[in-house]
Amino acid sequence: MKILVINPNTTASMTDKIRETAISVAAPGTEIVALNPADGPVSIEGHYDEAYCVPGLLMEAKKGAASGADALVIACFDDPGLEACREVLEIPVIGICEAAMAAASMVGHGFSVVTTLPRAVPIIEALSFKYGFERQCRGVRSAAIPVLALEQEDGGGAAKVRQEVIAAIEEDGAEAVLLGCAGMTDLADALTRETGVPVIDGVAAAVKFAEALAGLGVKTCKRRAYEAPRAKKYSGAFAFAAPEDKS
Ligand code: 5HY
Repeated sequence: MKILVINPNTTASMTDKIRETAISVAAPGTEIVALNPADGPVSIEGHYDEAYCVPGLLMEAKKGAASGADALVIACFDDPGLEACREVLEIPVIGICEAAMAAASMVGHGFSVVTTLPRAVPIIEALSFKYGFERQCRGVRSAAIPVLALEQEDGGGAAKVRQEVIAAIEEDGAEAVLLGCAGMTDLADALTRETGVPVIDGVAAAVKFAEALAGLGVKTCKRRAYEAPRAKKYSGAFAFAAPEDKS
């Protein structure tokens, strides 16, 4: 099977880290195609960045599905464009936040999340309610670092993430800790070993959920919530994206 993993920001070094994790956890026989759009924000920090990452994400998602992908992973912890991708695709679409929360809910009584900037905290809190995990979520913490600090060797980002992971376990009573940014994907294994608590990376979790759904032959239901967009004209610069009549 082939799984398409899209980093919706345009930072290639983060895409490389995401690709490395996805390949390392993929089952034999699973092909991983990991990429990022050419156009869009270099990092997604808040709602405005999130809005402008979605057009590029959708273009790559449609291309990937047309090239035979069996599932799509959106590798950004805001799960941007998740529902839009589910509308335009039939293959399963998994967001790394939803996947990480689902995995954490199966291995501990409560989980915390450690993300980057404070502005990401309410976004992730809202996702816990959206996905129905608010009862298990003990808290969302910020390491107070910009997303791209995780791309700098001496950025100090990893040390700040580690500090908050330990605090989540000791102060929140978290029995699992989610890494709330795809750029943290390379930190999970060492933090799990050090703390003895599952530190869950959404990229890895989403790839395995994608394999499971694709392996089951489960596709997105195209009635009601994720029905294909109705054919209509789009004006101006977005004319290319106008939904066509599929009937
Ligand atoms: C992410 N931003 O996973 C999110 C997380 C965040 O560019 N990739 C990003 O920190 O908001």
